Amino acid sequence: MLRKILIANRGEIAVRIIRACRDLNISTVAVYSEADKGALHVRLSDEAYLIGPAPSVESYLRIDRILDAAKRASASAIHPGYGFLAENADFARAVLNAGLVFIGPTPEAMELMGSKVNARRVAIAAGAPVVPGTTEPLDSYEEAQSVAAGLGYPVMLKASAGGGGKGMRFVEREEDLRSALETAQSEAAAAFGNAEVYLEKAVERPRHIEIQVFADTHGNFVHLGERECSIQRRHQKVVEECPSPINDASLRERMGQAAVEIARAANYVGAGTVEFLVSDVTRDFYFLEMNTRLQVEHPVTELVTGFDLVREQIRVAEGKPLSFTQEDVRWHGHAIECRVYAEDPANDFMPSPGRISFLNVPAGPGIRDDGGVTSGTEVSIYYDPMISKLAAWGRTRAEAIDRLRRALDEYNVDGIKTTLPFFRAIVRDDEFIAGRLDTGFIPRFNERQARAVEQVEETGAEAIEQRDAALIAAALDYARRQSQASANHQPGTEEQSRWRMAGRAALLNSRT
Ligand code: MV4
Repeated sequence: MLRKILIANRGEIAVRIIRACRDLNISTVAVYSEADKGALHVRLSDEAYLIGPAPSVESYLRIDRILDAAKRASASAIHPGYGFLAENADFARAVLNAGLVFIGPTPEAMELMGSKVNARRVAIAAGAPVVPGTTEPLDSYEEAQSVAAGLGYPVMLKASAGGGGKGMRFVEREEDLRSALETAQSEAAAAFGNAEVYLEKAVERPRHIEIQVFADTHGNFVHLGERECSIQRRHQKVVEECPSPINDASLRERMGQAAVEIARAANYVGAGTVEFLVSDVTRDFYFLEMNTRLQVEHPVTELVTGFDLVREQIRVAEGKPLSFTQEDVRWHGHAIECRVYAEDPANDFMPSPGRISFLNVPAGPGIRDDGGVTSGTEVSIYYDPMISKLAAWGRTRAEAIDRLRRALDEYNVDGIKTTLPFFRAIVRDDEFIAGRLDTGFIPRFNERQARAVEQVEETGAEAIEQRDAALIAAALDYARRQSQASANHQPGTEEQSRWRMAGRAALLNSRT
């Protein structure tokens, strides 16, 4: 049994892990930087250690200081969360060498899947479908040229040490290949200290659908179904849901089987995610990469399956078998999560650091908010600006959207800009409501939004009909009540909201 767990992370994921430990009566040790004195994860932990200045290279990435804190606290295990050191095999090895339990896979599995060309070989050995392409890094332009010609354009160049779209290049025609190869290699070298790149055929209008897998040290492998993550902005996930709107039982079964076989071939232990591209047209799926960590979007899987994935990770780290078998896994209803960021959607999603002067987090039927901030928190420039994950569960996708819309309207953050207005528009978007979520969703959504603004502007004062007037009056009244609702409301807060009434739509930009 693990007595005391150190959480080598901050923000909402540190809070999430502390909650699971509390449920299990396990003591918690937080670490924090000088920028995080008084942070929520520090307040909620049983004890906390300062590990350095604000920049993460001097604090949350300092293996020596984290191990020192673990020693001082007599912790028995370390949970890395996601980001920071979570997929660093050297860190996992250092934790094990210090005689502590690492709550995650083995360093060997992390290294194996960390190299994307190796991961493709593992997937092939497991009998899973992979995107046609190379299973060795490219040695020369000539090799790239002949492989690409064999695959047929368009192709994708990807960094072997990358993942999540970093160091990736879409190559439309052979004329573009040489320069794309050079930039991909130099970007990969600069970003990962490894210039290796490989080629894949480009899958057109794909969906990103991933499978949650779990393995214990007794040879049990299960999958918890899929998450639909096709709504991305600059390779960052924005909205995630479970199940995928294009899911059916057969696709889930086939993808789940493939994911389990890949995990088995990698000798995997703990929570992992196998990413696939799924063609919206043919429903064919292809292995993309495997993430050897608990992912940001795990709550939608928890809401639909009822399992606590962090609790299960701790069980596995204790050497116990998983608390359920594949036959015990059932999917009930639908969950959708929005990643709420301290960014300004009206200004190209620029980070919006500053002090949160007032915070009202929604609750109520079917709503879960995984947050890491409070009223008074200073959102700093040093870390990822995600402040919370708002998730809604409903018996159907439509019910989940209704609840998410209500919760987003209720959510109130003053003092900084957030991406909440962006999500309020997404949950009212017809394509989103219809579940048309391929990877081109965000560009098309942005175009629709721009057109909606133009239409409102072109309409002009004379053209306002009675029902438009009623719509605008309702919107203005809502904006006024929103600002009055919070005592600490900052004058000058900008909100964008989309309104619909009796078949009329309007986009309101309000400043209060
Ligand atoms: C692709 C692809 C098309 N074909 N690979 C982007 C993130 C990284 N995990 C993989 N990505 C892609 N890989 C092939 N062979 C298209 C993307 C892609 C994408 C994938 C899922 C969701 C959004 C995306 C946006 C741009 C590109």
